Amino acid sequence: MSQSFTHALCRRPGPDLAGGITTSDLGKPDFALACDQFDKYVATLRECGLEVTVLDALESFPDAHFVEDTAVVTSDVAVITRPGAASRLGEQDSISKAMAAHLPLAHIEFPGTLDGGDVLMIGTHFLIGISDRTNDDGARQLGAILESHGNTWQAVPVAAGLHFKSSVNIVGPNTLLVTEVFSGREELAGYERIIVPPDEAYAGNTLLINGRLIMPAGYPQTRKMLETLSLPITELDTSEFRRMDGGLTCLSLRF
Ligand code: CIR
Repeated sequence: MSQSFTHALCRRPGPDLAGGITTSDLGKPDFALACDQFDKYVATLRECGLEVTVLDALESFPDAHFVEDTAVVTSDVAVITRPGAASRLGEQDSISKAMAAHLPLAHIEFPGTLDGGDVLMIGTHFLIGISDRTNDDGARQLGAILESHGNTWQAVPVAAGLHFKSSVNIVGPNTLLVTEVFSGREELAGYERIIVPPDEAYAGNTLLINGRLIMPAGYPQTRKMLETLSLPITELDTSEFRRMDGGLTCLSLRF
């Protein structure tokens, strides 16, 4: 199964988390509640059998707990990204140090930009979203690194949402959970697709880890559809991260 992991790397949110980038009009996040939601997230990853390393909050980087954007990790290599938002450039340095303990490193270099939230790993095939954060050069650099380790890749335009994985995620060996905007994309035609109802689009950001689905709490229609996969499901409240355009995949690197 493609989503089998032993480790995760996370970072605690800092008291300045409301200073991060957001397009949502959901109001400012509550720090104490965000910490509580983060702790439950880490506990759930541990219940999935992962050894979880939790880094301290990173001063001056209010989005740094969204670690997913700072690396793309495969079984062979950790590709340290060059985040596409100016205020996040620099977050990757401490992730690079932490990942060096686990895997050989490669790096996305200028003028490439790439956020890990745009990269979906499906076994040895990678879909790389071209978005406001990930440019063609960044995608090509990542693609070349992945190919050198025997993987394949394909670029996909991100026509809606912040990142590709805001809208498309793997929920079974050949099954994707997709929002309506992406449901007809030819790059996804070879997969079974479960289409998230438009009023539950945020639930498209669901995580499959070691045979368990972790989905955001409060999306009953999506839950019903996911139940057809006969996998255990855990719902987690991510309300405070949603206020900052983040969700379940963003809060960890899994490998
Ligand atoms: C940002 O705009 O960069 C953060 N506020 C949210 C990042 C979410 N990351 C992700 O979806 N992978």
